[in-house]
Amino acid sequence: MELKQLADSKSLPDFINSIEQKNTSSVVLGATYYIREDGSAANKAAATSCAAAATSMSVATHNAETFAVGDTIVLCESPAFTSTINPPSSGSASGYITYEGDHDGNGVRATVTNGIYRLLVRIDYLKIQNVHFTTSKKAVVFSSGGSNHWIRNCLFDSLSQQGIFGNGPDADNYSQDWLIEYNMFQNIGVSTDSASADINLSGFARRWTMRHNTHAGDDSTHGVDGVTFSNNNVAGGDGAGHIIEYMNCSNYYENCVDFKGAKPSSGGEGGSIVRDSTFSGNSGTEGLAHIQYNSRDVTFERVKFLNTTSNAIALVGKGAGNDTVGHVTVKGCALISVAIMTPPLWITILLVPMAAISARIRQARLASACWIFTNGKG
Ligand SMILES: [Ca+2]
Ligand SMILES: [Ca+2]
Repeated sequence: MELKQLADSKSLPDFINSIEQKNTSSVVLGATYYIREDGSAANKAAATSCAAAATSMSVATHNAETFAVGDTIVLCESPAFTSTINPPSSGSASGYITYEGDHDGNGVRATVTNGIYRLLVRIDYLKIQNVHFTTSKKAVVFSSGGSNHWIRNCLFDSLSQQGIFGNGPDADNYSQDWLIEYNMFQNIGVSTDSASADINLSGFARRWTMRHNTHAGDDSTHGVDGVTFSNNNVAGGDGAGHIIEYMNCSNYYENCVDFKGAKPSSGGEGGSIVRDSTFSGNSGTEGLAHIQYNSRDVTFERVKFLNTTSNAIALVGKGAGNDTVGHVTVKGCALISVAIMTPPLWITILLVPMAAISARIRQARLASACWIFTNGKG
């Protein structure tokens, strides 16, 4: 029953009681279990605290258990986890299964050096928070679809590949509706590996929201890209629906965001928005924002582009069949200390033969601080 109907049909005390019942019935409160790298508890029921190895379960024991909606699995602060944590169970729309790295709230987070992975099995509704990921190749990976993961307040530090990697295997199993917020990414990947972005949405991913994250590379040896969208096969017009907002990005070798698109005949990375963010400093040649292959329908709003020696935004056609980059809207953005290229001033079109540009990009317009490109294929 809608709240308005409830309010009309009941006295005030009954109405308040109804709301309380409505709230409590919608939240599933589960059990709390404890996991330690050196844990020796026989099963989850015996994993009752971080106080000793005997009262917490090992990673292997955890990986073989099942958990219920609303459960919390506490990652004990020490020793550091060197085993790979494989979450065995999904939450649901009624509640997450939570992986908590700082259960005592003292600011010291559990350290995970070999990642939280689930491959080849679809897992949904995990909440991963307050964990320090380091040393791993990849930190958080869900590769077989998976929806509604919520990753917050984690530190991703000194990884050799991706911080967060998600993809779906096919159009029936999108990796979708993730929320990634208030995390710090620093020194992720290597500059020679374009796949080693801080966050890599790589195949059938849609509707991810990334907000209030800080991304810092070191300009040369680490930090190739901040967020990379690649091969997500979103059909033209569908819209991938990704949102990036309040992203603080600095010192990447290449791009803060890279919409890599898909190869011909597949969809691009359309229908996404980047807003209220700051992109600063890169030493490569691609630009702070990179939009290529079939990517389209990307909007930049109120983004500051600072201190790049290449391009603020580069639109990159790749030749026949790969040239449908378009519908890129830029409004209210600020450009500061950017090397000015030949026209257009700060959106640069690369690798497309000049003679072909007019056929591929029919309209380029500057209206106050707003550029609009409309793709000729409409
Ligand atoms: Ca703690
Ligand atoms: Ca790139």
